[in-house]
Amino acid sequence: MNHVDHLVIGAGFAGVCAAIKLSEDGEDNFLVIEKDSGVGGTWRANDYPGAACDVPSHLYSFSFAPNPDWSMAFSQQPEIQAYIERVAAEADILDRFRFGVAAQHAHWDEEALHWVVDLSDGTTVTATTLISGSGGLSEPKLPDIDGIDTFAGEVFHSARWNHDVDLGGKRVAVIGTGASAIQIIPELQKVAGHVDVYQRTAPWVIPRNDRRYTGLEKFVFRHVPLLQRLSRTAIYWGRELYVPAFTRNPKLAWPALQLAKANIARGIKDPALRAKVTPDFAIGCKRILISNTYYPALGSANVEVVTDPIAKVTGDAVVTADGVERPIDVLVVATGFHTTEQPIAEHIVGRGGATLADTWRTSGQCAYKGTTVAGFPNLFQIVGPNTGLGHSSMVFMIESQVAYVRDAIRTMRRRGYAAIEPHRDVQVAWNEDLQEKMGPTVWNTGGCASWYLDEHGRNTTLWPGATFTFRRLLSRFDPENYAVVPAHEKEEAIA
Ligand code: N01
Repeated sequence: MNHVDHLVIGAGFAGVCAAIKLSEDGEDNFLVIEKDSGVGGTWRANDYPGAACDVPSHLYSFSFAPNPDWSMAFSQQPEIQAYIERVAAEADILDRFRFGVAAQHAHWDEEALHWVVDLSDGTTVTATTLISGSGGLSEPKLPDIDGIDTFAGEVFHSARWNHDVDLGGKRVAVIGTGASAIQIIPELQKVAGHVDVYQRTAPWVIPRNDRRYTGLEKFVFRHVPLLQRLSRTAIYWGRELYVPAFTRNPKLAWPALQLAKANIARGIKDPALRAKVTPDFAIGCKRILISNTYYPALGSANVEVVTDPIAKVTGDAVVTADGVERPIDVLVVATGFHTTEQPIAEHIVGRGGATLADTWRTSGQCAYKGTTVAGFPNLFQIVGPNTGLGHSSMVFMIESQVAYVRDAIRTMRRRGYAAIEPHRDVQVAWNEDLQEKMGPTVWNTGGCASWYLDEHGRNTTLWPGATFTFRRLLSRFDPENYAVVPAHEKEEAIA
């Protein structure tokens, strides 16, 4: 059986970052497995028309790999995908990546003190540490709508776009009005014959202050890196200004609310349609979306916004609860992802034979510092529970977590630890404190249902504070909060 020191699952921003940093530390005996055919993760999967980032490019990139050539303030998907590919290639790590291979089952071997991971290509790998970068938004959530399987036309999820389908002149229905849908709909409106938008909950959408970087700016960024760093820092602090409004006092979001209302007024002339798309919950409760083209698209002659609930789908139409049948050729489901019950949790088995999913069944998903879990030695989750953001760059959170994992691995080497896992009471205290901070946030009190909350109404996805606080808390691995197994005990056990 093949053994590696570190097995990394996923080759998105998290997996690529982990691989680069392991390599920098001389931890060269690692393997990255990725179910898709190349690096990119969510940015490879989400290549639907209009896919773009809603966090500014200079912040939504690795701090150690600045890109002076970003063409726009907010990048389009192809440019982000090209960036990850370039950074991974230049780091000279891709020889340790295996594409088209998924982790099917991983269990902790309590005798050998390592992970045993069965892969989809039929092989098994053992690994001292298991670093999961499998992504918080990677498993499409399909709507459970009566009759949807009987639809005879093309149906696909936003993250599984079927580029072979020619949408020109077609009648298309889009279910959902989240971040993905509001990017897709303006593109569909341009080419489709007719678009029905099935809106269950209207989102708040503020203008997208996008612009093209000039040649001079790119030249300056390339030749005066300090200026690029300053620009990134300014963007970073601008985004952090949202934090008090999200976490302490939603009234502080008043300026964003005015921007959102003005965006509706500017984009839509019809008062009835304006009313239909105006949300009834506090801004920030769901992710604040950005677009200049969404509302004008909704007001176009070939688009209808439908708010009556969907009753069923037939062979060639969507039928709403009021009995109206709207015939379509193509159905796009932009219905989001499994976020609070990560499917990978079913396949990771820790000490004592419990899966992560079993462990989280009653408590909801939780980890220590969003990264490690009692009962699951040497498992590190990048973008784990409560590490998501509503306002800033996940790349910042990923780098913070990878720094923690690196320090953990260094500490294990230095002190001769074969296995580490957080003390259960430490993990419980971390999460009690976190949930207390979550209490007054707009995500919990703003009057909306969102993918941030689990079935019990607990917010197990977002970080309830400033991102610099998260970085500080993860700046050093804290062995005092961990149960450790010294390496000599492992050797004795095996002998
Ligand atoms: O998914 P969502 P998404 N019948 O869950 C509706 C990131 N992202 O793919 O609000 C009818 O937000 C659902 O309705 P409701 C970003 O973090 C980032 O759009 O639940 N409707 C909602 O309107 C984002 O938050 C970028 O009532 C149904 C929609 O489908 C996350 O990905 C770009 C339904 C789902 O919205 C997810 O966004 C894109 C049903 N049965 C995405 N089920 C960036 O730019 C669900 N809906 C970085």
